[in-house]
Amino acid sequence: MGGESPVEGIKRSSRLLRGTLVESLADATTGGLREPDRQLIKFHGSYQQDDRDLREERARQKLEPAWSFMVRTRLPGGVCTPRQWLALAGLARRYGNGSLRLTTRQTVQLHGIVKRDLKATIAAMNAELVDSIAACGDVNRNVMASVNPVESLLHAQVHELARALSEHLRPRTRAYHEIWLDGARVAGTAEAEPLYGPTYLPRKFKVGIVVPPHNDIDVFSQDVGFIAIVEGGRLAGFNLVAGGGLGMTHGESATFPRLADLIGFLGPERLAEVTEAVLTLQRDFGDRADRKHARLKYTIADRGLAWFRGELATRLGGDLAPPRPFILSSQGDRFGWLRGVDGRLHLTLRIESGRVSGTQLVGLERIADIHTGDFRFTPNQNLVIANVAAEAVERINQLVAAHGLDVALAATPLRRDALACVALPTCPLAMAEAERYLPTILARIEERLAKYGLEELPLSLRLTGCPNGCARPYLAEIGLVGRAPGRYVLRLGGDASGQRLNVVYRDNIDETAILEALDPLFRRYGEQRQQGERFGDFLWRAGVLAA
Ligand code: SRM
Ligand code: SF4
Repeated sequence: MGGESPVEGIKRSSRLLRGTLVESLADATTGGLREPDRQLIKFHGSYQQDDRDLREERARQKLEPAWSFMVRTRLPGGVCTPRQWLALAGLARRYGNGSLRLTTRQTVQLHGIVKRDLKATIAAMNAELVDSIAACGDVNRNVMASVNPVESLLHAQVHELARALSEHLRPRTRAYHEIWLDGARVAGTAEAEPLYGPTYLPRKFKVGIVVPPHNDIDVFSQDVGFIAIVEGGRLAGFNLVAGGGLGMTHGESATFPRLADLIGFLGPERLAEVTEAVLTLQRDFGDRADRKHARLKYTIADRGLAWFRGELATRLGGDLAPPRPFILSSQGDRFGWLRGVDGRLHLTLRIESGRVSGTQLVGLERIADIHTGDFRFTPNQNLVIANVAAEAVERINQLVAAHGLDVALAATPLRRDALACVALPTCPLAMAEAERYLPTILARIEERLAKYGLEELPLSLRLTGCPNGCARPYLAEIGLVGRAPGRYVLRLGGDASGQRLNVVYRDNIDETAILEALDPLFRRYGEQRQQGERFGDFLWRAGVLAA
């Protein structure tokens, strides 16, 4: 496709992300924003959405859609203080829909904020040092880092690197401060985006750091992933992987999920330099005409890995060293209490679909009242109460039990590890239910597993309302990807460590057909599996799936 996508023009003429956001926000005749500002507000960490449950009824009544805004925070490595958590919970009650949503990139989203409250919400977040700049938009997104409470010393080091990287790649425009924080325009100084330039990146850009053996961040799904290499108990450096990405469009074979390629090894001091080199490479060569083809994965797939390596070497002034050996053996979280190597205690709680509301929200606020460590959000939408003082353990256990925060810990492995994206009613792109449907489909699948005595075996299932893949369904043993209301693509065969994509097993089927497809496979798995063999691996060995 030639030319340039319309979003490029919006970015270019936005005066570094200002557009007419101030005017759009002040316009009391509508709950929405002007069209270009809907694009620009993403870079500030917010999306305009409407309540899709009300869409038809409002249209019948000739009313505009029930516009509201989602705000996504920027929390590198998914860490916040109890005080910040209290502030976010308070804002969710005061301005949002009363829930906080932990995301698959370790951030927190607030939903349902109406336009007139948006500025107060973002300002109040910032007052607690939680911002939302670059949480969305064509820039580097929230930098992920393994939540690894056991390797606590390494976790602290990697988290600090993720934070520094997020700062390094943050847009430099003052627009965010001006619009949301009443920051004054700095007169006379020529403002610039040294890294991004006036049109930023062709598309979103995602970076994550994993600490083996737990591939909780699904490192091969990142545009740029770093695999920590630990030698002699110390962080020796990182293997770089590049060109991962999951979004695709049904029926368009030019779009596809892709695993990142293993590129080379670098010392920890080169993290920012190497990330910047890949980012600017993508800035310069990424497709700015077709947004469905604009991620780094397509730049690499089209031009070839040899080209990518050559271009990267030119920017870095030489090749990276060969990658070092590593083992990634799992994707999920480890629940319950764990003691870190430094002796500190950490409690990982299961939060289904990352949605915290009602009694659970209250429980976590009461815990935040007394907790002196931090809160960590996992890439699996769960929550770690980290660095707990020994004397607080008993009280935290009481609060957890009293507020039902431990219920999901006793669930089947399937239920504990399952992910679902937000989907309806807020996501404008949802074709089918996800978060709201997860409990139902899990119960039905649990019944089938129990029939063959498999309910206590680990099994990963990820559900999304459309093929964009926000819950990384292409890396699960069972992936369900929304196609239409009540209909999904059933994908099978992920390896449970995030290193193999699953494949389409049945397309466009309803719940009955999903269960009918899975039932005989569970039976065979029950009869023929080898010791310790995962369902995803069994399907390939048994010849159910073929390359
Ligand atoms: Fe996502 C768009 C939710 C992680 C791939 N994603 C959206 C939007 C903003 C819909 C929109 O564009 O209007 C969704 C908002 C729903 C809502 O109502 O809140 C949305 N994505 C999410 C979250 C909240 C899912 C969740 O259940 O936790 C995750 C927020 C992450 C964060 O905190 O930054 C989320 N999205 C992901 C991931 C997983 C990841 O990054 O590890 C992916 C797949 C990896 C990738 O990017 O390839 C992902 N989201 C997409 C895409 C497809 C991008 C593509 O290259 O094709 C879209 C659509 C788009 O960008 O046009 C999208
Ligand atoms: Fe929305 Fe699709 Fe992402 Fe689910 S996968 S949150 S339906 S964009």
